[in-house]
Amino acid sequence: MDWLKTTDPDFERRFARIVDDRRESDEDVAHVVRDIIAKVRAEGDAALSRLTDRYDHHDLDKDGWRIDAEACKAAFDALAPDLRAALELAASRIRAYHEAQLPADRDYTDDAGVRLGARWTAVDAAGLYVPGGRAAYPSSLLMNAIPAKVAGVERLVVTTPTPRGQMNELVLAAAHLAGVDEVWRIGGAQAVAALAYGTDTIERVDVITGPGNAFVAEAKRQLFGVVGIDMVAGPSEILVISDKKSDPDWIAVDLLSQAEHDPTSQSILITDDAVFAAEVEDAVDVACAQLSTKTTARASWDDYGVIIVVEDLLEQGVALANRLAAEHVELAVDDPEAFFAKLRHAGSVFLGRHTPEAVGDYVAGPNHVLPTGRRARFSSGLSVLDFMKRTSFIALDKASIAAIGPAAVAMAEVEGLPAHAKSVQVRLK
Ligand code: HSO
Ligand code: ZN
Repeated sequence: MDWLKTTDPDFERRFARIVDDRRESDEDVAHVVRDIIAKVRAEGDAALSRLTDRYDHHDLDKDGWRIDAEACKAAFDALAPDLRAALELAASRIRAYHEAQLPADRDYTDDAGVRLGARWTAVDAAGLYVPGGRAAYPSSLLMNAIPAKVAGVERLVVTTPTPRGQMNELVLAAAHLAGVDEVWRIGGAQAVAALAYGTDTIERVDVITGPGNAFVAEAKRQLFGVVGIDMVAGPSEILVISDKKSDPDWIAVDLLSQAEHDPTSQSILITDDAVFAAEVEDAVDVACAQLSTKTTARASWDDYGVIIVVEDLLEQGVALANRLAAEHVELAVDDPEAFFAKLRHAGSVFLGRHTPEAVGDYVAGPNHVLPTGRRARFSSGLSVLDFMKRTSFIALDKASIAAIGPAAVAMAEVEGLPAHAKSVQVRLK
């Protein structure tokens, strides 16, 4: 854990190092992924069978390619009633939030008499990668699948590795609840390649979203442009801005809530009180020791945790937060609105002492797929727009082409494109 004070002479140098730290795996996976993509593209199903056998010890042809809708429904029906109610509450709140996000079409006629506008339509098919094992969260399935369905995506496909045949029943239940149309038992870069290019068995999709390991992330990076890709997500982050009036135990578990995701997750506390900061540090140690996730949380906090003591929480604290552009920012202060007004770069903001980040992970409604690694400077969380595209349109008549056409002719002439000029001119006569 790093402890910084803005009054330290080397504060700026140390803070800049935290801002620039990439926290990304240095594993060189790019060439392996390039090879896998080429194989799936060239050989289709045969490559998928071979790679799934090799990496997941699952024989697609013998043990099955798909998990059918009945199996997903059965998993849903088998849920304990309180868990089922929790998933239903989450799904309905996520749905309502994303329905409100649907963009409006535009259609108007301007002063020159030109009719202009834009129409939003959903992509035909979307693919959602769901990791196998520990990081397969039903909440993430809901967060990816529901916006796609709300956007109007007809065909929503899940791919998930089922190592040695193992399936995650909770993910299947969530797939049923979210209305997923197909579930394929493939994973890794080969699954992303299959979604992007299609094979005889798996029809290609138009957009791929969802979290995954380094190979999946690299495959998404390499296939960006062949298909739509939402973002390449990095390890989770939380930044808590707190005054000394917060309960140190509350803040400690908030910091640990993201630290427990991954050893390279990052939790940062900014406060204006050194005594409070020390109390939080002690509380983190106590709370961490009690977690079943303590090995991961401890590693994350030891290697990437930061406590920053500032002199002025509102001005200085928020200025630092803007430079960090964290995925999640909690404002545990009396007047969160004053802080929120100045905070410009953050994936999602949690206002007030009674708003822990974890409610946003599950049931609040906004998406929990958010920009990490300082990408909140220029990008946003997953939304219905990631599954939609905008088509602009133009309609002229005799009078309006006469109004704006001559300028187009002039521009076409200087660009040396005479057919452009002519196609306007013939309509001006
Ligand atoms: N906090 C994670 C999402 C998640 N949390 C899923 C729990 N389950 C994204 O940063
Ligand atoms: Zn989380």
